[in-house]
Amino acid sequence: MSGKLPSDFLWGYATASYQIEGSPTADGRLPSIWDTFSHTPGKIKDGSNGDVACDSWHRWGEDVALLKFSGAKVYRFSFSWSRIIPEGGRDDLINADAIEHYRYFIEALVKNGIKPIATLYHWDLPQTLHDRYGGWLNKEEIVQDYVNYARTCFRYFGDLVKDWITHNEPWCVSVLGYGTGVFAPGHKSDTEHWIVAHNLLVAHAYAVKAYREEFKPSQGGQIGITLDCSWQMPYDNSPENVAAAQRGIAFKLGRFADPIYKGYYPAIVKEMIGDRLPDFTEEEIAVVKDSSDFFGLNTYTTQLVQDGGDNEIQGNVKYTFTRPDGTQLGKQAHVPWLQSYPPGFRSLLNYLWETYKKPIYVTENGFAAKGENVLPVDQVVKDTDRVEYFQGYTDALLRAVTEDGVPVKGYFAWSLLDNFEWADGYDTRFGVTYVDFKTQRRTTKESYQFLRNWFPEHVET
Ligand code: GBH
Repeated sequence: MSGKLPSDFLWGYATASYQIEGSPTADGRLPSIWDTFSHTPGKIKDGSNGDVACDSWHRWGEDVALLKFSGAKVYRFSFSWSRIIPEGGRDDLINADAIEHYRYFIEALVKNGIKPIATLYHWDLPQTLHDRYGGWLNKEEIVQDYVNYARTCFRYFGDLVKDWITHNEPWCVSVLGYGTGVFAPGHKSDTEHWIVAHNLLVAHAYAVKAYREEFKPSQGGQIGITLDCSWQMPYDNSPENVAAAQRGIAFKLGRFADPIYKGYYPAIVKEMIGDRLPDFTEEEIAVVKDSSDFFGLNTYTTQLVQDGGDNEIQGNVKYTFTRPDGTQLGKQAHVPWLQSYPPGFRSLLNYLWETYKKPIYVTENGFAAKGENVLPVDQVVKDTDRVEYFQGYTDALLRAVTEDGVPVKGYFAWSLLDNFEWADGYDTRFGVTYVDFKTQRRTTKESYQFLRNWFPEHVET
């Protein structure tokens, strides 16, 4: 193997508050839209919810120990807005108990040599804000409330946290939450999700402005956003399918990344969506442009793209994992949307660097091995498919950095623990650690050992 990753390369794990914390009413927390959604019959595959999850609100010490023993340099977690400001709004009370609790936890990370990277919004909007004025649909209100929440976090945690992510995957928040309705708050509409996506961008940008102007000078950190994207590979060399792959990327990624890194929406998206795509005011776009210090990327798979279909949300393209010759692109995961294809990861990293010229943090990457929902623990921990996935993806990462010169600064495996996998409930497991949800016993899988060995071998000392 050619070279190594640079000595300051950060690797570790990612999680999110609603997926691991549990304790929905502890220390003054009020419901988020995911509490409401998961308690609505029919929304979650196994009828479950995040009431207990990994019980990390109590067992965070075990999580820190798992991280420490794994050798991880960084941990990406998210704050629960409805813990910090239970009702969410700018005139609502700040919850000192939650702040104290999070500070203990972050201090434990720092003491153990693990760098905390905090996501402000990983999908759990305070229910009160949704009820009060429509949540993400109401730009005037939500931008001010989100910026107030962000400021609160910078103020109370910014001495310890130097790396901030404003939003996790605005595509999922908008399209799945307000377009197809498979995620909270479960709206189905072909207009709302464009508005929400726009408001997420504006809220992100004003939070970044507040950080840069009011906190960065004394705290000295960095701030950016995490977007999700699969590599989109034309199904074949036909001009229609090559164009379809470009359209697919514009609808999935460009409509967030282009305003942020270039200052305008992709032309093809404007053309197809017309008036339903809200325009930025001059002041807004000036704030949105250059509002991310890095490119935060969540990526799991590669999709083969064909022209056609009338699914406007994805730019009228069709996705498949079956090649023209009938073979599958890669190893199938437990979930239908994921197959392993490491070369696509390398292509995506190259594409992002060429297109946006920002250092990249891979803020999530991982695999749900088949059958972990039913197999006994001694078999689940032999997670060969996940190990093979990480072998392939870490090798692709190494080549992208050492052979192609892409400046990837960090890599976060999803996830430290099996956890509440949103609409799949506990049926889908992404953890490198098995969680027995009846006893909360944690058992590391072989993939945990794989990453624990791989990074020290491939990072310069
Ligand atoms: C990430 O989303 C999330 O950030 C994380 O919380 C989650 O646990 C992890 O992935 C694993 O899923 O698009 O209608 O077919 C990745 C993007 C969005 C991909 C939802 C799968 C399934 C529903 N994911 N999508 S749909």
